[in-house]
Amino acid sequence: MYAQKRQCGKFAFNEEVVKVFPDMIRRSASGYTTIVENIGNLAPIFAKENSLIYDLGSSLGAVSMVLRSAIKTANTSIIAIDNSAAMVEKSREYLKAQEMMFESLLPIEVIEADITTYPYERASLFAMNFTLQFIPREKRLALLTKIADSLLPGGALFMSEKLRFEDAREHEVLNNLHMQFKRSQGYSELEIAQKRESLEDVMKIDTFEEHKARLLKAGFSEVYLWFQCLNFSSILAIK
Ligand code: GEK
Repeated sequence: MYAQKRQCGKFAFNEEVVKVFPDMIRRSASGYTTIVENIGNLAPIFAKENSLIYDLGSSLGAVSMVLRSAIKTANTSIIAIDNSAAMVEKSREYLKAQEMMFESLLPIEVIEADITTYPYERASLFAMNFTLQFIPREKRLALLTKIADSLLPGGALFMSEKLRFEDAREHEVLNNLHMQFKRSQGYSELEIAQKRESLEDVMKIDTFEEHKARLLKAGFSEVYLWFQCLNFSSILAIK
């Protein structure tokens, strides 16, 4: 969708983006497939009976799908939340299709809502895969505090984010490597430039140190970088 020269508006998760989303995120977020797969592999140790599991900024449900097939805990269900109507509608179709192909999946509800104002209930696990970077910086601490407050002791948040680096040279090198990754996935210079321009105002990235400090302030007691591929990362925060 960024292949032709066009007037680049502000990026939005609309129907046009939904059509290309699975392909786009795999080809632009280095390590995305490994992160999603491993959230499914690792999350079951945190899931507890009689508690909820939340997928925040669920898009087309990739994380929800791995969670609902990996977790076998009794009396748990998943709530997937996204504020894009187009994403919510399409993800409901994908999740139905998954139900027709596989048995013993956790029940799931997809809700169209803003994750910053949603009233969370008792949960053992949250996944927020590449979503916090779209939340205004001034709302991030309050959101993470709400998440920590609704987690049971020992509960966890898997949070993936594109990273910024304090050291200018490290930032430059890892960004250049990421651009090369995108070229290797078949993106042209024009596509890379146009997507960057359209994302500039909506996506604000932090350093791992900023994330860690904010998560600790929000009420988590342990914060680990469990995965990094170039400037894409995934963090585990335990209450
Ligand atoms: C995946 N987790 O495939 N409330 C709810 N949803 C929001 C909000 C908000 N305030 N702001 C943005 N979103 C997914 C990928 S994509 C990441 C997540 C990306 C939603 C937005 O509509 C979009 O679906 C998602 O967050 C971010 O693992 O596109 O780089």
